[in-house]
Amino acid sequence: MKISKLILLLFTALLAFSCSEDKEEEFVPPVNIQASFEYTISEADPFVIQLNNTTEGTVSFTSVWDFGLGNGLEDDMPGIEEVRYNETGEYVVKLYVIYDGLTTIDSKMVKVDENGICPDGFCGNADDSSLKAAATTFSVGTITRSGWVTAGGKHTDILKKEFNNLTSEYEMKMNVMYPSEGSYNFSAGDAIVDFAMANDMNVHGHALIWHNATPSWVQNFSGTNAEFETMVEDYITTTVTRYKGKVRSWDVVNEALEDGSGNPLRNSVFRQKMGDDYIRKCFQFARNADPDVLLFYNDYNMASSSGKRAAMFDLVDDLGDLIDGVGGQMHISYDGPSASQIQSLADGVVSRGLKLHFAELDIRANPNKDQTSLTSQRAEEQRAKYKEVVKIYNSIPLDNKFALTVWGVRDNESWLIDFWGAQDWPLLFDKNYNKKSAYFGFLEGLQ
Ligand code: 9MR
Repeated sequence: MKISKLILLLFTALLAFSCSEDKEEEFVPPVNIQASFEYTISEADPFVIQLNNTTEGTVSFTSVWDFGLGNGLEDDMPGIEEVRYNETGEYVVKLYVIYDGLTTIDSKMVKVDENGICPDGFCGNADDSSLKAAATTFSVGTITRSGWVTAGGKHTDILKKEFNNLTSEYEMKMNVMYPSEGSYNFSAGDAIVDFAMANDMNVHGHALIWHNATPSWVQNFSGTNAEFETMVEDYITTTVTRYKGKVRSWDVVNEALEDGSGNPLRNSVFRQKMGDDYIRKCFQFARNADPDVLLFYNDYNMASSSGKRAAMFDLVDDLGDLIDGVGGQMHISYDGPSASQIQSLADGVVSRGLKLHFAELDIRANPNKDQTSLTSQRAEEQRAKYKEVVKIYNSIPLDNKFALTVWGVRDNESWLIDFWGAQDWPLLFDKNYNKKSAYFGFLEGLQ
């Protein structure tokens, strides 16, 4: 009986393969059927999972399970199915859904320790887990806002428990710190830095120069080019000096490269008034103000675009000893860039003997804007991507390690939602501060 089902599956898979080869132009993908299931742990018996086949379809289809126990395939029965795992270990549960000669599969890992099935695949007490405790060789960062660190509550509890590297989401940028000529405003930055210091966290200063966070008086600067440069030197010196000994690292210049062909330098007001070597000048001003602070260049699409990556490395190579590290922003999706693209970024930084900051990590679960909720399947795919990114980072040499920073705590607070105008769930915690599968993927990447 079980062998015959296996033959049926193989036959349907072969049939689908041969049909799609012979009549490629007639093939219509069965978009309405995709195997999907969820499981919960039985309240009565912690070694039992309750499986719910959540596959939806407008036609009837056949479902069979492989419970990962080495017993072959079992018919899906109506309602919830219970399976007991008596031995500790890891089991892959698969649901095969067969329709019209095609088989789709959903699979999930079930982990069992001596206490039973591990919730969310995390063995041990999930409430006791902590990202920063698990990442023993680098800092785990996130962003915050001054209003949040002073308000207390769950946000600050999570910051303290999970993270040890703090970045201001927008309050340590030039438009906030230097809103009008001769008049600095460090109140928000100070609140974040004070909070971090009181809680044994590093601060990553972000970002001294960014074309997108430049106050209008600087954009429309009325003085000479020499006066502009003196003003920038004063701003960088004042800011870096204020936070000397408190801020471990600064993004000196952020996103200086164009995305277009050849990735030239953006024609920002800084470039226009200080020349093509404005980046070197800004790094020098920062270095003069604090010889010990770590100086970074930070930019996006460093993994996905080999051209932009090459332009970034040219820029970095020109800076020589003035630069300590590269921030590769990780605004990525569950389906890309690939592990090898991410690895290429890491390899390039490591080969230069620089520190690598996997900065601004968030992983879009809805890049095609076609999801109305985070399905369990997509959550698992996102979890796998988090695991992949962390694993790559954790595998670089110790000397190149610095920090991995997640760009936000809760899904609903992510900048991506407004930016793309679509729902998404890109972070490690849901809107109720619950740890998501992605969180456990992060931990798995450290194993
Ligand atoms: O997430 C940040 C958003 O809240 C701010 O309004 C915005 C402008 O300050 O900056 C966002 O963060 C950006 C980061 O500083 C640089 N890389 C791109 C990030 C998303 O825009």
